[in-house]
Amino acid sequence: MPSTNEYFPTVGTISFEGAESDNPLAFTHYDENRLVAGKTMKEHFRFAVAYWHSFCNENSDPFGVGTRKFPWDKSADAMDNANYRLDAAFEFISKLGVPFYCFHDRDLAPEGKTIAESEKNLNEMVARAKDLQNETGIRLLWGTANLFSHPRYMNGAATNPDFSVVCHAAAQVKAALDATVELGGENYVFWGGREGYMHLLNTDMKRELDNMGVFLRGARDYGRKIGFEGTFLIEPKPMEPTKHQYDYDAATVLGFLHEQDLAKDFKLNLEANHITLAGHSFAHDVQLAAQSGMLGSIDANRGDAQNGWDTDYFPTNLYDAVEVMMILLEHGGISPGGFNFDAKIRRNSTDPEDLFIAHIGGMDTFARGLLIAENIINNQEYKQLRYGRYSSFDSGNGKEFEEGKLSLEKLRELAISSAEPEMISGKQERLENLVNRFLT
Ligand code: XLS
Ligand code: CA
Ligand code: CA
Repeated sequence: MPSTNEYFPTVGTISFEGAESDNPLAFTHYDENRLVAGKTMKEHFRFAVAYWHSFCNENSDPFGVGTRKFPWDKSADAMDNANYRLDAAFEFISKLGVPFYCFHDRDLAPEGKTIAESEKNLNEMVARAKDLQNETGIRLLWGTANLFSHPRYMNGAATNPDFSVVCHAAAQVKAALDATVELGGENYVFWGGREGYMHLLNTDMKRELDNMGVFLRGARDYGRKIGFEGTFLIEPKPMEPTKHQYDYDAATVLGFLHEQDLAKDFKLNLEANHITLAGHSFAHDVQLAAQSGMLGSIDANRGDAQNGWDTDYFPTNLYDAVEVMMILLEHGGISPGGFNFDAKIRRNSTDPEDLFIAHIGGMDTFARGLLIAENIINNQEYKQLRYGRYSSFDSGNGKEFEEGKLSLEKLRELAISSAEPEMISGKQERLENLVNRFLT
């Protein structure tokens, strides 16, 4: 890219300099070719940049206009600017050295006055994105449709009580699936921001949930018809913007997917900040999804212990990263999903380099988490303390119980014939201390 067209001229390619480096524009732990547990770091994480926060979000809040300046907004024409923005995005992602990106249809191309015009705008931008993907080697982790910003979606998209809004949502999902397939996207996400309710008094919840099932089966069938072989993902969130979102958390969505006959094609895209909003730890939902074979992808960010909303901070909490990477190492990793930085720089982070620094921090946090997690899960003491607790099920009656061979009456007989169980410590503090030993 000629330097005159650069959007981040003060920043060059970010490289790995090692833990001793104090260069804020270098990686200290993310060394993409370093092998850990049989895979490179690049393969472990499959990091992605989120188009919306990084290139579309001006960082306004309910009290003030945006503080970010977009050098790619150079024209009065929205499509011209969409092209400049795409150039800026590919420059940024190339310099950062991240292999993937993710977008909503409306991030990439502006909505037109008609469905046909919106589709034309999107197709034009997809063609240009395809060229840039080929030039740079950057790939699409997932695409999605923005079914929450336009006023028509104020009462929901697939769950809207008005059928004509459901049709508009379908038109958008069809075009976004076409775009995702054209760009070789490896996953397709549904985040139901307005699939929920503001009050039960005006809501037929059963009907809305069933309609969502019909809608998603239709989207799946269309996707498979046009050759989409990737994973469909649902992203849980308990609230915001609705008072109650139907895709509340991992457990809720897993139940819904099974009930609606969607579990074979769909998995979960888990966002850290959404999980904590639902009252769980980040690791809890990752564990739940991973153990069910339903972990699709991760939106990497973090909330704020003092705030009850979706702050979308960049992830810098090492302890969280360690816990999550332990689960991933024990369950075979995240591919074909990845770690998408669904995070935004703060409203007062206004230097162009801040966007790089934020991503570097997130990547280094997870890389460091991976290295620490590998040491912990290979530690004999950890294995014994965690898995040794269940040794009474490894043989004899305990094993037969797990195999479903003992009736409730038989279990009662065994209780009578054995002594009062001894107290066996859970050793929580010892395990916490063990983890802290590895955090240095
Ligand atoms: C908003 C969501 C959204 C999805 C994609 O809270 O995180 O950005 O990831 O629609
Ligand atoms: Ca998200
Ligand atoms: Ca979020």
